[in-house]
Amino acid sequence: MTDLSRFPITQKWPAQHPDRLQLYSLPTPNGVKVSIMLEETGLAYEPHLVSFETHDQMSPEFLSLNPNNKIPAILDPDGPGGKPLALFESGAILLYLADKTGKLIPQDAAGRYETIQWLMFQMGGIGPMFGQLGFFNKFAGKDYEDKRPRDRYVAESKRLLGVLDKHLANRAWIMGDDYTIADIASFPWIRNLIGFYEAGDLVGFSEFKNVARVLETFVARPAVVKGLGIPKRG
Ligand SMILES: N[C@@H](CCC(=O)N[C@@H](CS)C(=O)NCC(=O)O)C(=O)O
Repeated sequence: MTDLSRFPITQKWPAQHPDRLQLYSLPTPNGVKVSIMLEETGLAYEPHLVSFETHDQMSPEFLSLNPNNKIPAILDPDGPGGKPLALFESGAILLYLADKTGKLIPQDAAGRYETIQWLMFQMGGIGPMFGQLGFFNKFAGKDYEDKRPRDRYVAESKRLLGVLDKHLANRAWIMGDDYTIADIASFPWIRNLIGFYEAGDLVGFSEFKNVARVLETFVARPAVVKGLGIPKRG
């Protein structure tokens, strides 16, 4: 049986099945990228809830795996060379799981780089900009009298949605006919922007018909429906 005891994170979140991939997460837009990917690929995994209510992400055990105190993170007992691999950053995890399984990323070099390009577009654009918009629209930032910070993120989010909408015209998914990790990275954030962040009207979401069409197909996938609820909140 695999021994994961040298990883301090397993002291706070013991592995019942140390031979399975260990997921440390919460069902946020970044967290569900990985649970959806795991559901889509069919890899065996064991989810562990990292609760923000109890600041679990700041615990020494969590920081031993991710010094950046953010979910999601994984510990794969069967990493490269058969050795355990610990990883954080959802984009890196998606790419790792796609390479490990040979799924959800094109196998030709050009298609692979194009997928990574759109993955980076999400990681460097959609995620950070939508996240700031959420802060200024729904959370502490909504009480600021000066609306210029909010409006800056509204404008940038609209611009990014416009880029994606144009790209999706006549395409089923970001990479055309192939559903990939670029979709898994992006659509949980779009769902969150118009759902939990309540920013649909602010960004004029009804203009982005192609984004809305693909989002609808995405959220109907059985693996997405399942992944959106993993790990179960306590
Ligand atoms: N770039 C990181 C961002 C992860 C991230 O922002 N996670 C948030 C939840 S969606 C988090 O863990 N926040 C906890 C904190 O900042 O203390 C990734 O994609 O993995």
